[in-house]
Amino acid sequence: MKNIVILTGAGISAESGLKTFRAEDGLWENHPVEQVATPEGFARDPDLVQRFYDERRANVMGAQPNAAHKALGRLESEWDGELLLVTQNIDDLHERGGAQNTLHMHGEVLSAWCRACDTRHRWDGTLCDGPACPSCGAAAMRPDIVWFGEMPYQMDRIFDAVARADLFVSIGTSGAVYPAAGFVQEASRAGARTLELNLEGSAGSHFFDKTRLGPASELVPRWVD
Ligand code: BJW
Repeated sequence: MKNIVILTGAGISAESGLKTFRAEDGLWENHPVEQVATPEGFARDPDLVQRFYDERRANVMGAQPNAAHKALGRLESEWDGELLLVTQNIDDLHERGGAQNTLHMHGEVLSAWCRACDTRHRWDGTLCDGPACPSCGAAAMRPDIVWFGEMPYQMDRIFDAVARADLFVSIGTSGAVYPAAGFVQEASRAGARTLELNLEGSAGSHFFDKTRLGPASELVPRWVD
């Protein structure tokens, strides 16, 4: 076995204190998804959306990677085959847990994207006041986040890795959002073994060869070591 693709979701960061989306007290509870996670919502009320992400940014900066992030960081540095770590998460806990090559398919909360000149800038302050782009000066900055209806990042690279994977592992994601939810079927079709690590069974559990249930901070180090 040489090629591994790992997909992570909000569940891997839950034990670092970051809320998931679809739990009862999840992130969408006080914010209807169409208001804060669609381009239409941003066009309608940019200040509301910026405030939502300002709060998320502060939470991320206050959180620490947990044992699951660190175990994946170790695996990446020790694995002598190909390993692609794809996260749907917009936090930077994989990087701070030691991973060097994380692909953020739904963007990053600590990045701002200028729609005028298509540059990206690290953003660890607030975006509320419609700031000017450091590169071109336009007031066209938005959170560098993939909202519903937008194309996730680096899909060609992900589909290529999934098609060549010997093992596909999904960690802490509900399987509710496409295209990520479809990777397991793509991987199976291409002949990979598939493993799900999750707190509870997900929408796509039946697509996996094996599912192990429990908290990521226990399951992931056990699987890696
Ligand atoms: C634990 C744990 C612990 C808890 N330990 N586990 C096909 C069919 C139907 C619809 C579509 C379709 N294709 C596309 C669509 C439309 C849409 C979509 O999927 N809609 C669904 C609602 C059906 N998709 C899109 O619009 C996407 N774009 C797109 O498809 O472009 C066209 C395209 C086509 C073909 C190829 C390529 C492109 C864009 C999706 C963008 C998603 N953006 C968000 C918001 C990001 C910004 C933000 O963070 O605010 O991304 S939505 C939100 O959901 C966020 C997440 O990344 C994503 C996934 O959520 P996740 O991570 O799974 O979290 P939860 O809360 O759902 O689950 C947590 C899990 O953790 C649970 O299972 C718990 O059990 C577990 N857990 N504690 C281990 N301690």
